[in-house]
Amino acid sequence: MIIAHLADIHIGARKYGEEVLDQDIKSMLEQIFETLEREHITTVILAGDVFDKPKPSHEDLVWTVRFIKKYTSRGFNIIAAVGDHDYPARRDLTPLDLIAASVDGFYAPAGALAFRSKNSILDFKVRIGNYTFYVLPYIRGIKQKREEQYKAILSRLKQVLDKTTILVGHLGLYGHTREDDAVAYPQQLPGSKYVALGHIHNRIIFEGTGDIPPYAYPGSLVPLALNEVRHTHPRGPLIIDLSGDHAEISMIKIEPPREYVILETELEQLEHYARIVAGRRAPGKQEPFVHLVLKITEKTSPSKIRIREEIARIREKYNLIIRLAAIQRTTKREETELSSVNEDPSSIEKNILASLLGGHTHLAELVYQLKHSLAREDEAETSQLIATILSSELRKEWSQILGSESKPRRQHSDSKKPLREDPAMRRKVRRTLEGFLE
Ligand SMILES: [Mn+2]
Repeated sequence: MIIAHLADIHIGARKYGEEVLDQDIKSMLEQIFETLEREHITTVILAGDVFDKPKPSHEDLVWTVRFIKKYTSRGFNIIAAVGDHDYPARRDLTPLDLIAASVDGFYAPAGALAFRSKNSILDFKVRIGNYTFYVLPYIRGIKQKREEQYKAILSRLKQVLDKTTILVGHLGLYGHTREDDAVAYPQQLPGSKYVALGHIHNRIIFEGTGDIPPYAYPGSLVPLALNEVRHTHPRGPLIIDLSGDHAEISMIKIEPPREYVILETELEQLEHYARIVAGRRAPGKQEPFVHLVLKITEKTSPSKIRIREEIARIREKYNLIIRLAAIQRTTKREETELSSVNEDPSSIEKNILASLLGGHTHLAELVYQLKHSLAREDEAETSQLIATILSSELRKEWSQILGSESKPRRQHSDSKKPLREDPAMRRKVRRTLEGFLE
């Protein structure tokens, strides 16, 4: 049996509000599935972040349902995992549940729908051919808790999974992503024939050793942000041949419809480079997508209007899509990351919270989690978060935020006491929190 593995598709992604990115994703999907059908590869794993948002537009949903039905009606089996982007903020089903409930041949065994009716991790599975695909539910929440939950799930699976099983999940592994984004070690992966992962947008392929099964991240289909332009891996599906003793991982390369480039330049030089990019355009390719990092020195500090007009002029003249990703102030050596405004919406919210909370990013993260666990009506997580927020470790942060340590004072005897045992302080914290949780 040969299967295809995709992840981090992000249907509906419109970075900088740019429609073409979503069009590119859809055109890549069309090319990929046409190719898979030609190659008679009809089992496809989508390892999370099928959609860019948990509530895709109806238009994107209709497009996706039509697309999936087109292929399932021709005998495809599609297995999807929920990713952080597919995961609803409030208690709700995921768009993948909706498709799984309405399209035969599309499976989301660990969607929220299944979550409510099944009670064991061993139930989140689907059997296709001679293989059983176990799909890990996406776990959200505070990092430490997530790690514990993944640890428990993976060690439970380790006892039962074997070479007739494929594990599917959307999570970051240590060694492949930032420390704060990782929740498990490769050594914790159960001994399945192949582990189909998603979450990391770069391509990572691990062939497997005695202790660790083969695993891979296919990477995103097109660069979804400036930093992903630097990922130069081939785009398209990974192809896993399961017929031998070991899973053989190969790939089908699919050409994106356009080139994506980063231009780091001063405004005066933009036209020069834009001409080069436009001249490099390969026949049959659409207009290149330029992420512009504009360098500004104190001497040549153009106004916002001037920048906008110049970009519009060059965009028109050379038939390029140019988007201002960031402004780099080269003399001050400070970067204004405009791009972050367009990044993950949660990071914007966290940054706002952090600035309201006197720059205490750890606390901001906790308050952010609290807000969302309240919205989900997750009582267990909410009370755990409140306990952490009111613990003695965060006393100093709260004192600074509430201004009670604005002037130096002698060491208070109960400074080691958790905040929840300090009624006056607790009331103040509560009032402050209520402001954020609106
Ligand atoms: Mn993703």
